[in-house]
Amino acid sequence: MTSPSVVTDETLSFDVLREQLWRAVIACDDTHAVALTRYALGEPGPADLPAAAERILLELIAPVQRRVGLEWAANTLTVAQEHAATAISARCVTAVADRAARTLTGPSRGRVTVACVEGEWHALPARLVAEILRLRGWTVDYLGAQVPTEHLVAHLHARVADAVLLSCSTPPQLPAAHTAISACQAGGTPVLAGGAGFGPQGRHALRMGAEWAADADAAHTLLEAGLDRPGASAVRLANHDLPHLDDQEYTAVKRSKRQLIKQAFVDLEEAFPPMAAYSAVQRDRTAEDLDHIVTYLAAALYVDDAELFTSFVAWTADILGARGVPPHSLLPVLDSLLRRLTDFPRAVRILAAARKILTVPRPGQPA
Ligand code: B12
Repeated sequence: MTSPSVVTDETLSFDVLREQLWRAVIACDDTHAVALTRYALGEPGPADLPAAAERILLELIAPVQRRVGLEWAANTLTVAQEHAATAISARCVTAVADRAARTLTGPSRGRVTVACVEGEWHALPARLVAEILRLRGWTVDYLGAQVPTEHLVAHLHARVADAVLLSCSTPPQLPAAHTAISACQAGGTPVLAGGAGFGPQGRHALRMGAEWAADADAAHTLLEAGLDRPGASAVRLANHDLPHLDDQEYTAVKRSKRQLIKQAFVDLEEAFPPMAAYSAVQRDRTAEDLDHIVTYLAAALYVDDAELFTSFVAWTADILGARGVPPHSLLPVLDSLLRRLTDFPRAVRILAAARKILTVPRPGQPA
């Protein structure tokens, strides 16, 4: 084992340890990162181990992952470094979990299944929740990233759970999350949703008929209180929870996604002269950005939430700015979509709100 050479003091604070873990992670030094994690955990007795382990997960590993996101957004970390960092964080979680598993005994509080919704690749947030619930005495089936709904339902048939905990970190997965929520409930399993994708205070999860918890601690409290098993009324169509879907705007945008992206690309080329000099790679990236924009627009239409889209456009503007692309290059894209979607009042309202975000300076932005 590489000795954690930077660790010299028995009483190193968590702030120092976090900084050291960060450095190990961005240096792709997984051995050192795991050693630091073990060092931080120390040798607690069985009674203190769950709390100590939880602290490592939430106060060391999670903040490092969030910092990875910030540094990637600021273009100070490459995509490869971000991938490596996530793999190392997962190793650190395993180190903590394995250590705890040797000590944890006692009766199970019950069984839960933890899964990411279909299309959701952010596995680590769900993994942290799964490990914390295990530390607190729950038997957990952790299914990982991007679990197709039919396989999730099949799993619940085979292994009955007190609840299924669904994680969604990014809004494009909201339609799939809704399908999963209603399918699990229709099969009689209560659903507890979590993750940033469900919006502030989980507002989208609540409208989709799920319970919502901000974190593992809140989830534990709700599970302890007991979730009601859904009855026959749980079988329903999507527009029962979200009546605005009757206007078909979501379906229309989803169906015409390819044409919308193609047209936006053409319109952008015309309105944004620097694109003429773009390399093939830059053109591919631009097409990906346009794909994301239309995908987030569709998600905003699905839950009828303009803020979902405006915050994504603001985020994209910052990402582009950090990479030397002027954020105003997004305006021709929004205008292209506005022209193509003029018959869709909700889409027009959402796009107009996003246009405003780009034209009115935000707090902290130069005018
Ligand atoms: C690593 C990472 C990835 C990896 C994920 C790999 C993996 N195995 O997990 C990869 C490379 C696949 C990835 C892909 C993408 N990513 Co990413 N990613 C991240 C990053 C850096 C870390 C994620 C993480 O581990 N977070 C750590 C935990 C602790 O996060 P947490 O949300 O706070 O989790 C807690 C709570 O939410 C809650 N919780 C979560 N789930 C649940 C469930 C239940 C039931 C409960 C009760 C609670 C709960 O408890 C957790 C523990 O406390 C984040 C940055 C960030 N801030 O999270 C971006 C981030 C989430 N990604 C982002 C984006 C945009 C993407 C992509 C669209 C990028 C792209 N251009 O393709 C894709 C989307 C892929 C997809 N369809 O899922 C953005 C989202 C922005 C937005 N406005 O939507 C972020 C925020 C990056 C950023 N700085 O802007 N990503």
